[in-house]
Amino acid sequence: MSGGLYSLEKKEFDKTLDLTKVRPYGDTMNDGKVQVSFTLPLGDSEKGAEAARILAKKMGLDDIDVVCHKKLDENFTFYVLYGSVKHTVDYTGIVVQTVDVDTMSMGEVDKYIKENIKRKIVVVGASTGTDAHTVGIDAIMNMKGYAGHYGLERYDMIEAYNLGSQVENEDFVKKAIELKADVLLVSQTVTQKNVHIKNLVNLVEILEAEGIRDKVILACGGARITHELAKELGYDAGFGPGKFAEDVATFAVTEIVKRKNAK
Ligand code: B12
Repeated sequence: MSGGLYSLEKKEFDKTLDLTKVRPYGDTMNDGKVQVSFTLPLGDSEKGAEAARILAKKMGLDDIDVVCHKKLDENFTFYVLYGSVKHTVDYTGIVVQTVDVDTMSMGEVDKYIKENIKRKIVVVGASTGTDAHTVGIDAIMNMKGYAGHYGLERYDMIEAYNLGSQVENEDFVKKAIELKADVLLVSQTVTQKNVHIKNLVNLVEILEAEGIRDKVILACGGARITHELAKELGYDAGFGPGKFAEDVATFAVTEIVKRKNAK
């Protein structure tokens, strides 16, 4: 769990900030200023702009300005509105389940493996099921990495196998067994009709049927994956946006050692 910049101890930076009633910040504390944008299936007219304003009011905004209305075609208009949101959030009551480990750098992870596991570890990853998105799993695994964070293929002490996208769960598990994987990484991007949930659960079921669920570290990731969801679905960890190779590598290697020591 992380308190972030606005932890209770740091509240002094502005005495008017009430962490039990946090509102968006525009240019003064508690002004509640937000920008919203949406398209209405209406022609571009003053009546359409009024419809956008009424909708924003119903969304909980006050002092609304329709600052942009752009005709997309005869029947659709795009709106941008500014306003003050009246709702507040109690920050002090929020509990978030997160991966509780201090992320090591690539070099530190390699050193940790050398000293504590004393052999290379095998990581197998894929975007599974019908999911064709590869950028997420590539970000974690590819040699060149993503946003300045090298992928697992670059780690000296990790043998990384990226199977790509649209990999059936059965094939994924077969490959994991063949390669004697220590860690399995699954990426899921499409969440329409909860297809990711069904797919992630199905993978756990196959791993259990093969008797290897407890023998591997199983992690998933994607734009709409949280650690909490991953745990609920039977995974060891879940990683969303803003997470990189070193985050999952740190989790995996420390978890391998933790399990080894618990035996
Ligand atoms: C690029 C893209 C595509 C490309 C994919 C190309 C490719 N080779 O990957 C193409 C054009 C093929 C495509 C197709 C489709 N797409 Co698309 N696509 C996108 C887009 C624009 C970007 C996704 C992306 O690359 N993000 C960048 C990566 C780096 O981010 P990320 O995946 O979140 O990964 C990070 C973390 O989540 C995490 N992570 C991810 N995976 C893992 C795994 C592990 C183990 C770990 C530790 C971490 C981790 O680490 C990464 C780095 O921080 C998004 C919209 C958007 N702006 O997000 C839509 C989007 C994902 N696509 C969408 C859809 C609907 C589709 C299609 C179904 C469209 C269609 N009707 O055909 C098809 C999918 C077909 C299929 N069978 O899967 C929707 C998904 C909606 C939903 N919630 O389900 C989106 C959100 C667009 C939208 N707003 O509607 N798409």
